[in-house]
Amino acid sequence: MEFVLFEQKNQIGIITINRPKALNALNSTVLDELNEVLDSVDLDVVRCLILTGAGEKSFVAGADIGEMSNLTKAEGEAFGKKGNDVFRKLETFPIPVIAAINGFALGGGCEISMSCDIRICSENAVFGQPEVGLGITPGFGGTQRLARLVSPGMAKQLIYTARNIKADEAYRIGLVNAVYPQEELLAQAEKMANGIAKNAPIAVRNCKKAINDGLDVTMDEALVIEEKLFGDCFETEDQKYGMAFFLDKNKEKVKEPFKNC
Ligand code: DAK
Repeated sequence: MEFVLFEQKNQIGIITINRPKALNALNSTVLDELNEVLDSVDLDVVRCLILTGAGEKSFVAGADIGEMSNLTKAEGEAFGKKGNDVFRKLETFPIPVIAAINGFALGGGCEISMSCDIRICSENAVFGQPEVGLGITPGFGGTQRLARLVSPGMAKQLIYTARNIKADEAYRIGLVNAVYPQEELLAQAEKMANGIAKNAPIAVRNCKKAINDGLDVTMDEALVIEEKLFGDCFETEDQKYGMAFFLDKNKEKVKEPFKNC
């Protein structure tokens, strides 16, 4: 692939957007390759993904302004759909995705990070939705996901003013879960991913689905979704083993890896 790298480290997959000369801006090829990489992940083995950007300056500096500048309305719509489809694929991907934000996360860059389950960033990270300064609205879900993640008032302020914020402010408003020195970011993302990967995979997947699906409906409907996904864990080998391990009073025993079945 030209602009997207994939590395599998045991049960973790690391996707790197690799277009550093353009600060990893998202053009159509990047979006197509991201789509392809996600389709190729071996879900029998991989239990958590990390998404990051190449280099130490930028995670993703947005959609490619050069490519967008001459789009017709119809082409703009098609570009928006291509992005939205990939972002939605990430958001609903069966396993968790951690965004390791290593610098600029502007426009489509902030939006792709918000399609991930968890965001952590480096101290030099910068977030923003600068679209109104370019004469457009956020087009890859920014108006929707930012309002849900932080608060409608804060999302409106950031989007209407097109103001960039630094890592400490992103942390304060809850856009990221943690801030690390640049050189520690990937190791911290891998540590978190390994922590997720060691838990029962069917249960983790069902938690993701319950949280995501539940947020789109009323509390009554959400609790039914949770009940079904909770019930779905029973009779799995992982549930039987996890509970039997707890009930076994032998203090010498060592927990075996969950089998994903
Ligand atoms: N697109 C294309 N190239 C970009 C880019 C981008 N978003 N961001 C940076 N680059 C390129 C620069 O043009 C430059 O290329 P060369 O001149 O070297 O060839 C190279 O990356 C290095 O950038 P700078 O020289 O500008 O680096 P600085 O350190 O001076 O500045 C910066 C870094 C991040 C502050 C600056 O590059 C910047 O402001 N970049 C643009 C940030 C931005 O506005 N991002 C939001 C883009 S709008 C939609 C779908 C999606 C979207 C909208 C609608 N639909 C169709 C529904 C999404 C929109 C966006 O994401």
